[in-house]
Order: sequence, then structure tokens, then C-alpha cells
Amino acid sequence: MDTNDYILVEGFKHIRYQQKKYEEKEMIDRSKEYYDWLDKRRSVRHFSDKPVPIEVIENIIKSASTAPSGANKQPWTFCVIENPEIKKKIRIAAEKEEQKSYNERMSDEWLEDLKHLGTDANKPFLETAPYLIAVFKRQFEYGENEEKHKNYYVNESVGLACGFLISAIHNAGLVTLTHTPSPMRFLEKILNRPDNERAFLLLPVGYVAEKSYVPDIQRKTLELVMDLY
Ligand code: IYR
Repeated sequence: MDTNDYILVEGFKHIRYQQKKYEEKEMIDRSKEYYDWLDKRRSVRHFSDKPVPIEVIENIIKSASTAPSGANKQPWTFCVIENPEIKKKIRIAAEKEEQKSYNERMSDEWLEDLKHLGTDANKPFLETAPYLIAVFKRQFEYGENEEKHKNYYVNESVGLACGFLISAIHNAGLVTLTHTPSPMRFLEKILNRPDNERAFLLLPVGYVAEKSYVPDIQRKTLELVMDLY
């Protein structure tokens, strides 16, 4: 490597980074095109059972794993479930928790807030979708001698990775749903996860069903979500 290509910072190698830049007009066009494309994404509850190549799922997870994370600890594990028996187990456990949530745990205000989305405790998509991705946050890491090492900003880091994941799914022409059956610890048991991992999010992934409907809801306007100082 040419000496110009890296510097040493307190003995650690920092490699030169350059990024492609655009003229203002092109930058405006690109940012608008990206927004128009991202704005087409919807959370979907009706999936096709059409198979999806595993390579697509692998690329999606590699994309998610490029997210920034506290101290670059990358405190996430993405469990991909294609086995129909395991999907069934997950559906049964999720529906059991959701029954309790809808019937006992959720407040009247919460149920009222969800009414327009048309959700209920039935989660058939957990079996229909060709893949489930169960995202786990890694609370800490075990060292060689079983000693514990800290991870930092774990929720923020894994949340960011899930955002990247959802965007990559949309880019592949597939759909997903950020499903959070609560409590979610049954996933740790069914998937036999180590005790440093906690379930974070469950995402069915696949093609949208031939006949799929989504609630007619609007995104907040820029004025409502942005304050310029
Ligand atoms: N976890 C339940 C309820 C639910 C909660 C929220 I907040 C939503 O935005 C949607 C659903 C379910 O998945 O049905």
C-alpha cells in the first residue's frame, strides 16, 4: 500500500476514504429519487409462499450488517428460518402471546390506536412467508475464557441495522413487516440462542401476495417532522 493510503493514529491504521460526490443538481435529483423509492415501501401482512433464493436473503443481511454500531461491536445476530416446522412453532408461540396481549395486556387506548390497521392475534404470515428473520441483540460478548465484554448503544445499533435490513428487502422487490410479538423471549427458546442474546424484532420476508391490501394511512408532512435552526 502507498504511504499516502493510510496514516497511523495512536498506532492504529486508518485507511484513506473517499466518496463519490455529485453536482448540486444531480444531488437534488438523486435524493428525490431515493425518497420517492423509499416512500413506496409499506409494511405488509399478506405474503406469497413463492420461494426466494437464499442468496438474496444473504445479501440483505450483509447490507444490514453494514450499519454503524457502538464501538463497531456489531451487536446483532440475524437468524434466518426457512424450516416449516420451526416457522409453525414460532407462529403458535407468537399467537399465544398475542392472544394474551389483545385480550388482557393492551390498554383500551392502545387497541383503539391499532383499530385502523386491522391487526389481530392471528399471524398466518409467520408460516406463509418463505423466510422469517429473527433479529437478536447481543447484550454483551463472551471472551475466550467466558469473561464478559461490553457492547455499547445496543438498541440504537440494532435498530439502525434493522432499518438497513428493511431498506435492502424493499430494494430486492420483497416485502416485510416489523413484527414484535410481546413478550418475545419464546424466540430465544425455540431457536436455542445463547444467554447473551435477546430477541429484538421478527420479520417475515417474501414476495407480496397477489391480492394484498394495506391501510390507507399517510406519512407526516416535512413541516411536522423537521425543524430547521
Ligand atoms: N404486536 C401486536 C400489536 C401491534 C402493536 C403495534 I405498536 C403495532 O403497530 C401493530 C400491532 C401485533 O403484531 O398484532
